[in-house]
Amino acid sequence: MFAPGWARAAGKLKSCFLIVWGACLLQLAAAGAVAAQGRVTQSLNADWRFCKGTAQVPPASAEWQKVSVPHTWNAADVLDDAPGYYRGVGWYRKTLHVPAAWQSRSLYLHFEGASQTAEVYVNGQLAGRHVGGYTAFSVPVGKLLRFDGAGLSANEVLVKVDNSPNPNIPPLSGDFSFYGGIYRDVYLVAANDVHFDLDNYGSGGVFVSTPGVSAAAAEVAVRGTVANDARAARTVRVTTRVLDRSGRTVARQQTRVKLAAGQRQEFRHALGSVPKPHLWSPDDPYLYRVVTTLGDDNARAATLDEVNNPLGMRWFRFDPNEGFFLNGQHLALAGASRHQDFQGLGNALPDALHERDVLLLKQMGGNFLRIAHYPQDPAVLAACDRLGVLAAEEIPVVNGITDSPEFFRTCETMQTEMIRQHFNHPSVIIWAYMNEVLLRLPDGATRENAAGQAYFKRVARLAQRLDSLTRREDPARYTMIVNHGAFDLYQRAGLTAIPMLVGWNLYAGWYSPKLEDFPAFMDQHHRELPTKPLLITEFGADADSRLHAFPGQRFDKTEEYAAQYHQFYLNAIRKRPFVAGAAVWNLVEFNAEQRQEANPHLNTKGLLTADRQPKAAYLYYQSQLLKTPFVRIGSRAWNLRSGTAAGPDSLFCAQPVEVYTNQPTVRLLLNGQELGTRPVVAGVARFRVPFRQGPNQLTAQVPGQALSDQAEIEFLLLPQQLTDARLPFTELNVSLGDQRYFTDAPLHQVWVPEQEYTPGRWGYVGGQAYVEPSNGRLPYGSGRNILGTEYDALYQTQRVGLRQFRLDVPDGQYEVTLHFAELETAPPAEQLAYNLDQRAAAKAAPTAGRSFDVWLNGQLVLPGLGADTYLSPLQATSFRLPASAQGGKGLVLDFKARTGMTILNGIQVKQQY
Ligand code: GCB
Ligand code: CA
Repeated sequence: MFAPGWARAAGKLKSCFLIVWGACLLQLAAAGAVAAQGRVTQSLNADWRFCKGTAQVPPASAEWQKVSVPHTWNAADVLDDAPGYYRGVGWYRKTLHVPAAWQSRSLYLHFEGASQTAEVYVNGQLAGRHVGGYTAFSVPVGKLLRFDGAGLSANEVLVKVDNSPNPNIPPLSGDFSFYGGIYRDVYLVAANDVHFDLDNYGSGGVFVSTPGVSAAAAEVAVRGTVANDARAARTVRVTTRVLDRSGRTVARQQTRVKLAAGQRQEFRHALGSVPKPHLWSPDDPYLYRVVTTLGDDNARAATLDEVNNPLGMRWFRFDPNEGFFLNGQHLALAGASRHQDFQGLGNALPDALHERDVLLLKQMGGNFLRIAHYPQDPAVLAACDRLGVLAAEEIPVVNGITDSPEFFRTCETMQTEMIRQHFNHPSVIIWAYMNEVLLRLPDGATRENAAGQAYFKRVARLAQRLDSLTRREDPARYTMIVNHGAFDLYQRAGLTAIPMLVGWNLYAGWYSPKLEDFPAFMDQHHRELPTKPLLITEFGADADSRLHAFPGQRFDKTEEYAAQYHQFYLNAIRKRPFVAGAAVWNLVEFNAEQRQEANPHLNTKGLLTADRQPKAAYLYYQSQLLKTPFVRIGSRAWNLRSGTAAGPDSLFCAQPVEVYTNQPTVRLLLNGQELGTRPVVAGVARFRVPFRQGPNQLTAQVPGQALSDQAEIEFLLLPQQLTDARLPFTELNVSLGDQRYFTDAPLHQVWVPEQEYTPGRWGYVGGQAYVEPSNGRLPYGSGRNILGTEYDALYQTQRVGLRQFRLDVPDGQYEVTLHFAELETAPPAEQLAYNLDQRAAAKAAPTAGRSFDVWLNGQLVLPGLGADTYLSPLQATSFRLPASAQGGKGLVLDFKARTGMTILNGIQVKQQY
């Protein structure tokens, strides 16, 4: 009755509703209003109405705004200066138009994700509820839909979504933002009244596994449930076919299932054996397709329902001494974690952006994705299958737990949803369920006291329940708990014994001082837990790609330190074959609303920036993980630089440049002139490059090979003597109290580190760099969000107690801009984070009581700067002052304290004429 391709097309449609819907009408016309047809799935992303609202009543119509999903209401407020973001109720509504023919069908709304609780109403009546922001759910709506007459009937769907903090729903806290909204795709599913299970934890209702795979043969098992929503008994044929990539059926099984009215019935297919299966691996991610169909036993040709699933033929194991093995071969798992947000979009991403991240991981040479800290869009898993990236996925039990039966139940439901929804993705090898759960002990609990012991017991009990559940649900995958670096604590709580694998998040050389503690930790695990395979599930260092220093220092947020950190870590991991896998934290920078530091609201540990530009460390991993010959100039993206000429007579500034390669030597050329050939040590060739004013073309070549990389770097060379006629002075931007360069690409400006004044040159006289008193990690400056600026890093550093800033510029007309931010009077971070009225908080804080005057060339230009006048705590403030240099005296700024100490955060001097 139907063209054989029809059911397949219907099963595939997902994103191209219009086309298939058109096809469906055509089919109906051709068949002349008929009997059975396959499942129809329509995406419902377009044309929603949204408004934030009170908890109970949907707001009046005027307040609704037009949106499409994916949608979040937090895309903007996680980025602004006001602490916190909207965590409350949001309403969505949409009109469905359903044909009369669907009255006899089983109809479901499928949400890939709504954060974090959802209530779905159809025509004013509650159709279903869901708890948890990161898993999908399906809501049966058939009984609530209205069918008026023979045409299409309009029905209203209303969804109340709520991302309020809820102690019974993980995550309770975390270093990421808990966006609210319907932020993934929504579908309407119209299935035949006899169909594969649509009431199984948001899953597809059919589960594919490979109980036995070897190079010689593979067994495939398929199980599922058929539901008969009809009022009559039915007998159906369930057929499973395994198709190879060319469409050839390599295995097939059919069973007959008898269903009474309203009955549900399980089926199991064991398809053995496929000889010489084409194995799935990162190098060759070959996918078979498993097509499971429901046929009417009486009408031979009619397909009632069809489900398609990917199938990868592979087997794997973890070994505590030798690491990971895929298809019998050792494979060092290397990759990164990934959050699901994107610059400016919050977490509401189109599938293409999810897929692109997996591709960026693959292009880095990564073969492992830790999907953290929560289940992600099905597009992520599908990309892993297709590109050959092995995956670990986890539920968001982060930092701590709540001791309530409801919290435990929610965790178990989430774990079940995650496993069932993503069960059929061959890329998944690990199901995890806890991250650093002993990071914050509850109030009153310590490592030693009774409250602490009781908490450890509760956490272990939850872990045991989730672990057992996972092994029951999916005996073929490994279970994992991820811990922070407090080895003894997790040992004592029993959390290293419960899972099959232990993951450690280690930040030695970042949050703690010594890089060397990292290898020592891995060795400790191997020694003390000799039977437990381990993964390094996190390691990373923040880097704001605007910031650079020679050398970088721990916590200075420069790309140089991050690159050095990653080089150290990768080498230490590689020396230890017992480490099964390692995942960098993080593939991409992600939003963490509460974070302050150089780039507030952003965790900058990404190897890629929030808009997916590679940092030096990403290139380093490429050089080490890709198997194809590779060479890249590490800092190639830093293409606007500055620095002072090497000597009074020289017209260049020498700066270090690293080249990353998997080849033995590298030759570097500057504007076609050879700078030398250097040996490669642990993937790095190191050069000093004498940059000249203007464009500098760097070429890295691998001798004897047609392999090279080129970078165009514009250098703004500063003269040593400001009156040097060969390098006429134009402008100078200095970050005081700072040892870093800051490139402002949009404004085509580079800020250089401070220096002390010497005659003929420029610099400060007196004072010292500001160091935040209670922050042991920052080498200098403050870690606080500076209000009213995108240039936090510049305002976070300052010189305190300076007497002068002098520039021996040639005579002429100038513009001087002075930048200030009061750092010392700041209220503590916690206080600020929870105080919605920042200005009140700032005013109430004790002040440094400073007051000082600034004189420019002997004139008092800024009298009485201080908390009582222009300097509010943590607020960026600047003053632009015209100035003329005459009689060879240059520009002299005097800073004179009335009370307390003088300060200066930044200075810009620009020659006008
Ligand atoms: C961690 C957490 C992760 C954070 C990371 C960091 O240990 O698991 O969520 O983002 O550290 O950057 O501090
Ligand atoms: Ca999606």
